[in-house]
Amino acid sequence: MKCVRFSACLAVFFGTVLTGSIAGASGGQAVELNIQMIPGIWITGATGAVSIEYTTNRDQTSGWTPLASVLVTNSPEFYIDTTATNSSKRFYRAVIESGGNTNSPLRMVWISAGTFTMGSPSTEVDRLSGEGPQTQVTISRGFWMSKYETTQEEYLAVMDTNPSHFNGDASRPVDTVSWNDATEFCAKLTASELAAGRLPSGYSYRLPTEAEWEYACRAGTTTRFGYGDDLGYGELGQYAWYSDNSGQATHPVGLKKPNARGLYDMHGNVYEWCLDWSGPYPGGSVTDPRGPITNPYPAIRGGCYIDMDRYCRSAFRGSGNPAYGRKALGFRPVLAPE
Ligand SMILES: [Ca+2]
Repeated sequence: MKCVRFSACLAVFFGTVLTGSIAGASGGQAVELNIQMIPGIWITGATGAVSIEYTTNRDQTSGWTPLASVLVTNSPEFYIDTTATNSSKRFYRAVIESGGNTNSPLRMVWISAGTFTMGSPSTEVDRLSGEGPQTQVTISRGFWMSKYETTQEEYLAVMDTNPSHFNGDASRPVDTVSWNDATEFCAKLTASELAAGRLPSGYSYRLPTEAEWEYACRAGTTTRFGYGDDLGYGELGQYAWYSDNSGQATHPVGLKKPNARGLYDMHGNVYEWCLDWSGPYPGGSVTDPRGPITNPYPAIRGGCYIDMDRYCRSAFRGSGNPAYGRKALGFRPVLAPE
């Protein structure tokens, strides 16, 4: 590990309001200072994947607690600690990720709350009817999402088994997992991370809702893909493993370009299970939607290695029997407030 910024690890006294008086320039009139410091750290001198850690005791060198993984695109960049409480006093450091521990919450990126348009417009090329009506969706609370599809290595560490058809390289996404398997993985990971003291208070691992998945995939775009419209599908191969370039197999996660949020393989490689059941969009405006329970199957998203280009679009939807895992089906968890 290489510490990007350690020596000046910012001491933060979150919630501490410093109130005092100073003499004014004239007349000696008292002027009140009211300062609220924001918990977090300036990350300087590095771009790329960086782990943010904190401690409450600077003298205890082994007492650093992982907070989050962030993709630093500009330097300097300020990371805000959203988990700090009013009474806590934290010191922060930023560490370049080694990538060694794949079963780590550090492999997640923060997805801020916001509003987006779910579904595709009727004018979108190669659109399917189930992608509408377009619906304004507000995601009211931010969450962490795994940068990568869950790998076979990660799955094996938590579940003590690897059901994948494409085995032999544990950095490939796990496949042939049912929705039931994926939700059990999330529950077990939550329990183990809780026991290790690495979970932010009130957070747990789970699958993303279909709305959260599309929100994360679009990364602020309204185009067919998270990187643009790509009407001729000429750029898709830079971002996705799909029928034209996959060799009819999955590939290790993270080899293609990420989207603007730092998420890899949102288009292609394996399909990804969502938490909720697939159903018609309501139209209008909704907040934190969950699919209906009238449809028998949960949603799956993103297209996969054997899919044609058009089925890798951000708005494309599928669903699958929750008890049945296929070799094109995987998942990626989110770490979200309960
Ligand atoms: Ca995928």
